[in-house]
Amino acid sequence: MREVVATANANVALAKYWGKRDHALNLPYTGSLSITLSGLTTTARATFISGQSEDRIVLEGLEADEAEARRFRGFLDLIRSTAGIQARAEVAITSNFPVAAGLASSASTFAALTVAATRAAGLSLSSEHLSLLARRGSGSAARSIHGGYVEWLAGEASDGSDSKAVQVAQPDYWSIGVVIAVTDEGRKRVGSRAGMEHVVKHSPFFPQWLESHDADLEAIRQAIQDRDLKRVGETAEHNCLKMHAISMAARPSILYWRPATVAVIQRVAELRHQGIEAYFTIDAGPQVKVLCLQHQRALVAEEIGRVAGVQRVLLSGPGGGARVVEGA
Ligand code: 2P0
Repeated sequence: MREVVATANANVALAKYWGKRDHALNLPYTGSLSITLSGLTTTARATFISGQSEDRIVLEGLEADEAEARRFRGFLDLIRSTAGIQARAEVAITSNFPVAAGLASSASTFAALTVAATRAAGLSLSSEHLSLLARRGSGSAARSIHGGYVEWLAGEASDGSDSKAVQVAQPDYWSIGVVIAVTDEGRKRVGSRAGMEHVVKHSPFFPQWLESHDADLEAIRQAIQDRDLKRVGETAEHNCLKMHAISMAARPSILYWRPATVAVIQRVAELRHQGIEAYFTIDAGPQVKVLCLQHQRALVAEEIGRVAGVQRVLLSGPGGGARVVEGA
């Protein structure tokens, strides 16, 4: 059978996904809204080979360990049942940015794999269907199917049939700048999956997160429509700090930050005092993503790159959705 190669970009959530109402189906308690990030790209190659006894999964050039392989096999089973095939797959995944360090590599990985593997299995699915499938691999992957500004609708159905991402605006609707400060390239100690599950169960403030989240989502959706960076940025910072606050307040506590994470937060506040519009957000790791005006991106990157403990900065902005690049 033919090999298909697909790419997908990572995304950064402005209103975050933090807590599942259903673990098996990756159904979130709340909606979330993200920017798909140009230049932070994962490439997935997939081929189904009849007669092969097991799926073979290679991640960044290394055979997947047992736990990783199990997750990928479960996901490939879903694609096989959708396509009505039995053949096992050869899958290879590579990313051009630090993986498993809070830069949403599971989002770009499962979005790219969904597109590559469905096409390799002979399917040609709508982006809506691709988003529903990608969600099963990793929740945030539902968003990376689309480019630009993307909202994942929490949905209400218990089977997850309405929990999918939709595009809110094209990448070029509003070309803001995103500067990513990498403060630690190592693997994080608590993955998102385990982290959010722990917080749902053990943070006294999870109910407040749920109560206040929809207002943030609504404000960000409206501010994107208005191309209002101040409102997007202030709301994204607030939503991010709540996510981290409820995680820090869990027992035992989860703290994703490093000293340099805090230093970048403080530098962003100083930049604003100097009249440079910049706002931070942080996912389940120590890196900081800074939102700014496109024409000030290089300046912001230079300022952030000078903060002690910042190892490097990546320049990004709204990017495209997942797509087949070879073998279509
Ligand atoms: C987000 N994160 O909205 C939030 C903010 C991390 C912090 O989505 O278990 O890897 O695969 O559904 O998608 C990361 O969580 O978790 C994430 P699973 P996922 O971007």
